[in-house]
Amino acid sequence: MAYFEQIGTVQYEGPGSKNAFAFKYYNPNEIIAGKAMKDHLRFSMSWWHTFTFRGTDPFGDVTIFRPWDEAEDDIERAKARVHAAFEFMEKMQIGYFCFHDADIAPRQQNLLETNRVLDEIVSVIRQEMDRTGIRCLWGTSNCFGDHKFVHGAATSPNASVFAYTAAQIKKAIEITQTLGGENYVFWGGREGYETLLNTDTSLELDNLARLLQMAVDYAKKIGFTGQLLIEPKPKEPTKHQYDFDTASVLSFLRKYQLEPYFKMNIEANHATLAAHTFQHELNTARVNGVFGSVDANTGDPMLGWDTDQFPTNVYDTTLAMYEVLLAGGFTSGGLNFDARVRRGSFQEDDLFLAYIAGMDTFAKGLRVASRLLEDSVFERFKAKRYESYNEGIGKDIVGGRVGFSELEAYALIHGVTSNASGRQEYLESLLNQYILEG
Ligand code: XLS
Ligand code: NI
Ligand code: NI
Repeated sequence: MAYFEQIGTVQYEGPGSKNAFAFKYYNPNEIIAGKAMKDHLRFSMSWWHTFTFRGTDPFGDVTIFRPWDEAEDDIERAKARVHAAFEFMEKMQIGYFCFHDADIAPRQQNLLETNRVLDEIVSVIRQEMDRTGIRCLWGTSNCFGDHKFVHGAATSPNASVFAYTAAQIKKAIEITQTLGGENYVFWGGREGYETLLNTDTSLELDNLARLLQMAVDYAKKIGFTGQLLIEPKPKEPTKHQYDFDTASVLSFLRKYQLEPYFKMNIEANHATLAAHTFQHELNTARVNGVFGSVDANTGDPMLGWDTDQFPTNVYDTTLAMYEVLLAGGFTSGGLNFDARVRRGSFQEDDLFLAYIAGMDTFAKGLRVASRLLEDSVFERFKAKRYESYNEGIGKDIVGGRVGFSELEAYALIHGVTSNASGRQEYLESLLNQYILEG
């Protein structure tokens, strides 16, 4: 059964096209900087936002009624979603998907039954993957939705919840392996706190590290070779999430000697919520050698929560792709649209229009970023800005050959040479020129 009969495969028609159901900038096989666009961008569909989100918000009910949700039986519904999802990805030319255990199969009475149903759905997904060649970018576990996670999962004060979390993640890693997942993501759902009046942060953080170490050990034991990723987020659902931003996750990983096993999954709007830019988070991950993957979405600058909108700001995607290219591009990671249509965009074809908007915005960003790098626009400026470290006393500083006494002797004799302008406005106008001219 086809769910999107009216819509054919979305093709590249170029910037002049007026066809809403065509790509204007994303041309999957076009080579940019030595690589096909599809291999640079590695677009991925989020199962939860695309196939299970029904438009609810804290003030309102379902606004989205999908044909694949019509079956009475929840297992049949889960299977219908698999077929709809693969038809959608094929028509969108999307090569990857990401999922939580709870998105693909409905939770049952107990763990054993839930796992049995998961296996049943996973085998349907596996068949569709074999038929289409579409792959799994990452899997993860929803350890935040169910009421048992009210006080957290690995950071719950209740040890039996810790145990259940471990069991649930064990299964989620197994099914991710069965689906050939290239990464496994840990987003700290309710790992955080509401008030310090009832919270032992020291034990909670130790326990979070214990759970991650167990995951590392288990992945190794079963031969899961996917990259483990942590997705930072500063707040929501808890007031203070432990995995606040890349820098705090790094200091946590370093404290518990876990750094070698994890990289970052950077989400654009989580960066904004932490009062950082998307580019800042990507840059912090890159310079610390932990750049992994990206959750591509955007927030609303007026709203202080995770609105998960499709990205349409070319400045943001240009600067993001600039960092991705500087990091050497994606290896196991990709651009996962952790984004959902607005609850008012409830038609099925809105899903296509939303993904086209997001994919074209990143494709355009890639095009601009690769030209900026090709022309060394900022790189040349930066090289010149720091050139005092290439010779003389600067070279001795970075070479570790001088200490306070030598530097005092130098300062007494030479004083300080004049500073050069940072030229910020000029650089911003150059960026505009590159974005607007082609
Ligand atoms: C929530 C997160 C979540 C993760 C996967 O804000 O973005 O969707 O990506 O659990
Ligand atoms: Ni996310
Ligand atoms: Ni998010």
